[in-house]
Amino acid sequence: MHTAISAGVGPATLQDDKAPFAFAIAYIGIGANLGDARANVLDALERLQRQPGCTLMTASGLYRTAPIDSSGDDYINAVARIATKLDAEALLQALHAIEQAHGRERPYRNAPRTLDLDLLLYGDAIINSTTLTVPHPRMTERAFVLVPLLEIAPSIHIPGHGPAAQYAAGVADQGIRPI
Ligand code: A4P
Ligand code: MG
Repeated sequence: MHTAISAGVGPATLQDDKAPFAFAIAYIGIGANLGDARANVLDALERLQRQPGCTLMTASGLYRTAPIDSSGDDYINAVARIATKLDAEALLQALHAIEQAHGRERPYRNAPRTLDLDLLLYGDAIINSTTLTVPHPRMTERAFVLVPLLEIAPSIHIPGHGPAAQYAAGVADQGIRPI
């Protein structure tokens, strides 16, 4: 039986080993600027693929980006599109577990990090809970999110904000290049 798990995102089906199931399409922002940042981002993509309840559908290329509201080395950033059976809160917990597997520490907000996974979009859901804000509140202001997102989803709409592409010009001065 199909169960829609988020407003506007289902039902749709993928085949697993037993039966079709409902899923949501979610976009994950990936960033790192400590240690081997490139390896950390690539490993995050592999872990998303292995994550129970998630299927990695598309990954953007990797980008080298200048720190925004942050310090330290340049970041490596990417965006992934996944299909997931997890609800948004469970997906956030899974993202935190992947961050922890990379020894993520949180000494202060926007501190340099081995790995940061942000839930950018979860179908067309708008979520404002104590632990989760979706769409990610700063995604329209950041080239390190918008450029890889538009690479894999050029016509995507951000719920409550409209087409993502309309925000690209506003971040054109932020340093970002594909690697
Ligand atoms: N949280 C709420 N909503 C979300 C969401 N949609 N996705 C909560 C992920 N987490 C969400 O996040 C703090 C808390 O936000 C979490 O406990 C979660 O419950 P965090 O990852 O611990 O802290 P943070 O990353 O330092 O803060 P934040 O607000 O996520 O920062 P941003 O906006 O992610 O910015 N510059 C470049 N070039 N590249 C980067 O990747 N990243 C940042 C971090 C700053 N500058 C950067 C980059
Ligand atoms: Mg974060």
